[in-house]
Amino acid sequence: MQTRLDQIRHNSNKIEPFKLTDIGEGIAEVEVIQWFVKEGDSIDEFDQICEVQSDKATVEIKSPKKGNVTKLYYKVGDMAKVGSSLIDLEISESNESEFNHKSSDLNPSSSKVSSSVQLENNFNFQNQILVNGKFLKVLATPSVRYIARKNNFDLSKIVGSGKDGRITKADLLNLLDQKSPSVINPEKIENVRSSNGKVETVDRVEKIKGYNRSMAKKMVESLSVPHFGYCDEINMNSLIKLRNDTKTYAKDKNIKLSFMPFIIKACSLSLKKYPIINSSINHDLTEITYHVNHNIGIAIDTPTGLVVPNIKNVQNLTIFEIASELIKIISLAQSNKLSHQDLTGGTFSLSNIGVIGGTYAKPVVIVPEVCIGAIGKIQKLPRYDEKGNVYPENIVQFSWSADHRVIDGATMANFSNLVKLYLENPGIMVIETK
Ligand code: CAO
Repeated sequence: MQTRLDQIRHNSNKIEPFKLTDIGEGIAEVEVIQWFVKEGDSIDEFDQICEVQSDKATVEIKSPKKGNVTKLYYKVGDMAKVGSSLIDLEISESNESEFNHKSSDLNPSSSKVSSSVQLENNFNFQNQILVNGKFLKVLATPSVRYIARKNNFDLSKIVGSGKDGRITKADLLNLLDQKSPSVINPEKIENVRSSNGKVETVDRVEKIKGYNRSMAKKMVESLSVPHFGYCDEINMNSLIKLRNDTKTYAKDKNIKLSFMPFIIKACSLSLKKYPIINSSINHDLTEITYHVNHNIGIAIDTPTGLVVPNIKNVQNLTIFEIASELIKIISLAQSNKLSHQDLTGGTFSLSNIGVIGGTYAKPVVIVPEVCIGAIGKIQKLPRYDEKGNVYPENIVQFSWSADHRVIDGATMANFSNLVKLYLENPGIMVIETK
């Protein structure tokens, strides 16, 4: 007995492959999560075909045309390459001629028509429009998109009269003829205002680039690390005084002396006593490397995103030399000129988020490092003396995150106590510094 699929295979209708579009963001393949159709099914234009997932999103793919499914190219769980065929669709001659008629009406060059049709077999996932606070995909048939493209018309600026705002051919032709009775004017669509004050009516899609791209990748890697968090407060009275006392001297030598060089030095001295905090472990968790050099990474907020260059060999530098190195990497970071050398080989990191604000943080270890410290905002806060009298203190909170596969809570607390000792008694730090 002839099955429906056999009938499809034996008739003379045209079979067209339906391809997976370029989704952007450098995504080369997606996983097929589920099929909504099977071979032999008849489907309409815009019927769901399947759901696919990239590392960024899950997307439902809809049919560009009415037809019969003759082949599924992938099984659930397969990785589908961008540009490869997802299904074959048998298009009945009447559907096809209607489709071609619409397209060829508008373009005498048949080769151009077919490449355009092929393009429209793909979907633009990013083409969305905001209506009443909801983001909707721009819904339009391939031929409507084709007319729009030929007329340089941005479909995302209008909402059509069809179901769910679908833009019909009449909508577009009326608009192009300046009749536009059924089309909603873009001005009437609820607007969103972008950070630069411009009114935006559609989502803006940007590539994740530069420092932000590295941050995205690094943080995913860091997710594999079981984090241990530890926080404590540090009294900054003495350090503030020392900094004030040495500020003019430093300025005369063209050095801007912030709190960071002192904090970096205090950490380096503490790393000497707790070298495991300046270590890294191999992938199969069989070896720990204790690093001789203290290459201390500093999180820097730049116009193009977060970046963490490191100051090399801090164990050999004076506070003054650290200050000079810090100024150098901040300047390189702000002008996007950090070298590969500046950005690699870090062994421990610090993030002074307190410059911006906040008390506590939950910093993320930058693998293969095993510890990072975040510094909160230095604040004048009330504290009690031994007699129970309230008096003001300059307090800062430090939040440590450590790789718990290597560092236990006691080691972290001991390290933190030592950093606290140095910063609360900078004289000791001076004595110990080479
Ligand atoms: N609390 C309060 N004030 C602080 C402070 C703190 N924790 N740290 C610095 N300040 C003050 C400084 O004293 C300075 O004021 P004065 O010149 O009046 O004394 C002012 O803030 C500016 O400091 P600075 O620019 O000299 O800062 P710095 O050297 O201490 O830090 C840097 C430099 C690069 C660490 C910092 O600018 C930065 O980018 N921090 C953000 C880091 C970040 O984004 N972390 C998040 C990572 S996770 O996403």
